[in-house]
Amino acid sequence: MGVVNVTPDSFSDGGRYLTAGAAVEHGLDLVAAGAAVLDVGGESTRPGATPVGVTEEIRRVLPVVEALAARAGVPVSIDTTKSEVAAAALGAGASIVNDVSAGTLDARMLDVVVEHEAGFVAMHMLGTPRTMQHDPRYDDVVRDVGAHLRARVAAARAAGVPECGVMADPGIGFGKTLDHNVALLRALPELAATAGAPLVIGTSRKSFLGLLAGGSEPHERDDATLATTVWAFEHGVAMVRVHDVASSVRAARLLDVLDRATPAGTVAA
Ligand code: HH2
Repeated sequence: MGVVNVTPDSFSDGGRYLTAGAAVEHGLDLVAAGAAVLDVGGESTRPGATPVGVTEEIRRVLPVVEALAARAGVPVSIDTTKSEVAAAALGAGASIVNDVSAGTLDARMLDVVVEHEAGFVAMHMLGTPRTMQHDPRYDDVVRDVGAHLRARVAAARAAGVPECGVMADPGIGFGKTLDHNVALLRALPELAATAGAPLVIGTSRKSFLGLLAGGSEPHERDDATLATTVWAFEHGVAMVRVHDVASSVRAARLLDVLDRATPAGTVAA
């Protein structure tokens, strides 16, 4: 899943693709690099980010979603917590809603997803982006996040999203300390089993990677991001949400070859 941020303030690429034209070109480049899904967002969710109103969020994302849905040749997802933004984007050709609140911030969200027969990514977040990094605490982070994902996946299915239309995401960095993020990454198979849905994860360029592996600036964290991609695919994750699509796609291709090779090293076509 390639990230297309149409925002002035996203933590790693804010302001780079703020015009619709630049965002669309970027999305097409990500598809050329191998992205299977494009995730378009018009509001930063970085810790402490200023909320964006519905009208402004729709103004940012709509032309980008419309153009990419027509031209990209891969499904387009809309990264939003607002049902009105989701409805506008789905009406313009998006087919997945990626909601970092898993439908908890807007009571209409799941109905909109069902009305448009869209897919749904349910992510775990503790609190809201404004407050989530203020001393987040859990009894047991793996158990608590797993239980929340299971409940939100069940809510999506109960609302009418088909079984194959839901994915779950532990929400790396969303109300999590460094230790919480590491614990979740170590428990990916368990989280997938508890959630009862395929997992997506988004580690791309996040600050915990800088703390663990070096890289004070977001763009210096692509190598560490790639390591988490390999870790994720080796631990049962179905999709990674990344800014640098090309490196993750190359790694996924190599893992696939190694998985399919015979003991003698022959790779079936
Ligand atoms: N992370 C971000 C945004 N959306 N969605 C899912 N499902 N999982 C994630 O981990 C996730 C997400 C934050 O990254 P980014 O979009 O690059 O930054 P910003 O929120 O500042 O725009």
